Amino acid sequence: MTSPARGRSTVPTATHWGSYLAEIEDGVLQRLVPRDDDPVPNGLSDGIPKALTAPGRLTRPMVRRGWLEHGPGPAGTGGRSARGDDVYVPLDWDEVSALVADELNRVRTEHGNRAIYGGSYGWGSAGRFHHPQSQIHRFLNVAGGYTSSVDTYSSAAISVLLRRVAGGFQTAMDSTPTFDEIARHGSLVVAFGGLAPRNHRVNDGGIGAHLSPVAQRRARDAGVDFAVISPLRADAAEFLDAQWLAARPGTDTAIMLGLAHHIVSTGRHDLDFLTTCCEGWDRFEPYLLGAADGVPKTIEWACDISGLDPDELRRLADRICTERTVIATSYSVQRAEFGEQPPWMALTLAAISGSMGRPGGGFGCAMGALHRNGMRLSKMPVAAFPQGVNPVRDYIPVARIADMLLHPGEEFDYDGHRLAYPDIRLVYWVGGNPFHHHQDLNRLVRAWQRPDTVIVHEHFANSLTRHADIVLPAATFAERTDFAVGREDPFLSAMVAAAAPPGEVRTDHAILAGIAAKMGLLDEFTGGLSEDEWVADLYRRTQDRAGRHDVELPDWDTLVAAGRWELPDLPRPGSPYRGLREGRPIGTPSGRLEIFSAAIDSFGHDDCPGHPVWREPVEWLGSPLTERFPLALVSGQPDRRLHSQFDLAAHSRAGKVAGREPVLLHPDDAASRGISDGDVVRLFNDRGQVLAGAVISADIRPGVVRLSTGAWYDPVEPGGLDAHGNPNVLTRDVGTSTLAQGPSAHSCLVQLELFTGAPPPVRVFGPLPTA
Ligand SMILES: Nc1nc2c(c(=O)[nH]1)N[C@H]1C(S)=C(S)[C@@H](COP(=O)(O)OP(=O)(O)OC[C@H]3O[C@@H](n4cnc5c(=O)[nH]c(N)nc54)[C@H](O)[C@@H]3O)O[C@H]1N2
Ligand SMILES: Nc1nc2c(c(=O)[nH]1)N[C@H]1C(S)=C(S)[C@@H](COP(=O)(O)OP(=O)(O)OC[C@H]3O[C@@H](n4cnc5c(=O)[nH]c(N)nc54)[C@H](O)[C@@H]3O)O[C@H]1N2
Ligand SMILES: [Mo]
Repeated sequence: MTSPARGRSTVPTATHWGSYLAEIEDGVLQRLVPRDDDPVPNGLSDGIPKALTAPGRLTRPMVRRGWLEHGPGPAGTGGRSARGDDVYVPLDWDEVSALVADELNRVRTEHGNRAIYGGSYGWGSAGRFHHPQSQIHRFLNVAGGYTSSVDTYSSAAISVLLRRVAGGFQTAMDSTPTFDEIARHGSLVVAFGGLAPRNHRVNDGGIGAHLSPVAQRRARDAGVDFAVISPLRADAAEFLDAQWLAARPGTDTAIMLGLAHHIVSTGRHDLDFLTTCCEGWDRFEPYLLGAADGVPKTIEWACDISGLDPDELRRLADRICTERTVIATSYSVQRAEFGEQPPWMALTLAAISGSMGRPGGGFGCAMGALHRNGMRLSKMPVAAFPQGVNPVRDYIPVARIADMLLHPGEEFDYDGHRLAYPDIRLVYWVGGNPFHHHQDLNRLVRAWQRPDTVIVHEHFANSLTRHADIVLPAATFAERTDFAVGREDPFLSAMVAAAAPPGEVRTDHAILAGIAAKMGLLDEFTGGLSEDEWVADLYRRTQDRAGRHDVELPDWDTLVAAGRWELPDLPRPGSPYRGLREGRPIGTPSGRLEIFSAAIDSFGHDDCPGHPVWREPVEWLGSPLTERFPLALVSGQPDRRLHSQFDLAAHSRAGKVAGREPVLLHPDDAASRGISDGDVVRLFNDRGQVLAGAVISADIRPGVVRLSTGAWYDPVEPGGLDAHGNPNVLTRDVGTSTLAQGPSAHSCLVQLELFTGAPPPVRVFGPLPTA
């Protein structure tokens, strides 16, 4: 498990977007080559080797000058410089480890461990041992605990909702038909939010081979038709030859209600399933038909809202109730205001359709979102770095971070609980980037000034680093030895350090061990094992677990030589929703799918009542605000990277337009604004403004613009124009509803204009400014 020495060699490594062979010459990593048996490899790793030693790489521990001079305390007031507007001073590891240890001890003693926010949300890197969140959580747990976060930016609304009404997220995943089942038994896939091919490049934890496009093609070749509801044509692979229904964003629930109304009002709904396998059809039907509120949710009503064609929707509804159909929702449709409603209504429409609980049909949970969704889910148990137990009970729904920092002590609701925000004095982040993932970044920048201290481990001088007090340079996946297994992905990948960490860079584990030593917690944190011993131990335990299922995994050296190992399929319990038809209950209060949930109803939330409803978002193409901000902004996942990771590397940079993140807009919207391809444009609303490079295309619905997430946020001055094009400067920071409190990034209106001045340079790829 050591780094290779001189000469040419290759070692295996792995990321969330693929398994690779790393080509090394004289100890220098040259290339990351996708495995030649990957049917659909991608370029996401191109340029990473060079990026590892780019000027923007962190190579020394750094401390913000204002923090060093004044000590811990809120920033940007009382003569203290602001976070995001300061220079940094290099320190050596011994000094900085002592500084961090002292500050953690101070906060623990003066304010208690609940004053430490260690949620540290984000994707970090693949690897069972080096997984950054596991590292920081174990460290903070041995130090007495921390305020944590629950749910994810990916799937908060659907996860909370499914727990209440459908037996939980995993139950829905296990009930989702695979593309191969759909090929055998299915006829139609109706995908809300699409099945974006770019999104299937990724799987959390790792991905052995990109098999989803192949499986999708098999389904298409078997005659399955795809209908994709999305503002963007690229949300379906071309080979699917999908029917494209370019609806207004945020109107999915209304569309599904319209489809349901057409089926029910013509008496073609699956009344047997609705009354024996579902709870509360009698409460929902009067709402659908209009008896409850005087508004029948007809196809015409749905088309007024969504901008779709009534005849097209009627034909789709006719097929949904007569053919074996999957009603799928990607994650995007729930990352929006009232985001609980589209998945709830999709379940309901699937229950109405007659296909629910039948092979090749039903609800397609998050089908367009990640590689595993719609694929055979591996049930092989894999050992993980043990995080220990967090003695602190306080938590927040992950996307409520700015609220927490701005409103300590304030009460709020989450999933039927009444909680209060703790008073956070110290934020510790390892392997995630809130200045990528959070909404309304200008608000986050204000909130971020509140704590006494912000500590960050990062690879690069990115937007998170530039808002930290103490910056600790961390090794990348390519500089560590480990093994990776994606969640439910049927492959195990070896990771052997392919490059030496530059400068004084350390692994997250080594950084935390150094701090733990200063706090007298070294043995508790490391368990007395070295990094190599931990990796060996976790691999051995994985072998043992597989052995209990009569699966023999290779020894470590064999795994390294093979690079990647396919895991056999373990016997799986059948689809829980199919079980409903045979009288087997699921994990809801009624044991059935809850179209009406007495629990949710009892919370009394108007923004998420007891059954699925259409609610008008504050920001959508039907709202009065369109007078000033007439364009809907969708800000989904980027084509050329995972989130913000390696934005400075060649592959991501090659996709920039005029040096900025590309924004896709329709020719009509461009013409009316005098914009040509490649122009620098300004997007703005009351929350902020960004520059981007125009890409004009008829493959987007008029009135909608798309700016992917992930351009490293680069404000010209604090709170000012972002020169680079990060959509979260523009998005709204409000919970999906009182129930799930998830992020609602996709409900966002903007205006766009030609930028006429001299555009400010993008500087964020350079080194951290030093004193
Ligand atoms: N507007 C809008 N916002 C969104 C979304 C959207 O659709 N629209 N999508 C949301 C979704 S689904 C998600 S999941 C989030 C993603 O948000 P994040 O997961 O926070 O985004 P990443 O860019 O993956 O952040 C990972 C960071 O960790 C660093 N890193 C990687 N590996 C390691 C490691 O081993 N150690 C250390 N110390 N650091 C490491 C990387 O350099 C990077 O800065 O964004 C959300 N935000
Ligand atoms: N290449 C790449 N792949 C990724 C990621 C990445 O960063 N890069 N991130 C991964 C992660 S963490 C996650 S959680 C998943 C996310 O998976 P998703 O959330 O499904 O992905 P998005 O790209 O946000 O959205 C998919 C599409 O939904 C459409 N859309 C937006 N709003 C609406 C709406 O209101 N209604 C409808 N019908 N459609 C809408 C947009 O056109 C968008 O392209 O992707 C994963 N895959
Ligand atoms: Mo995500």
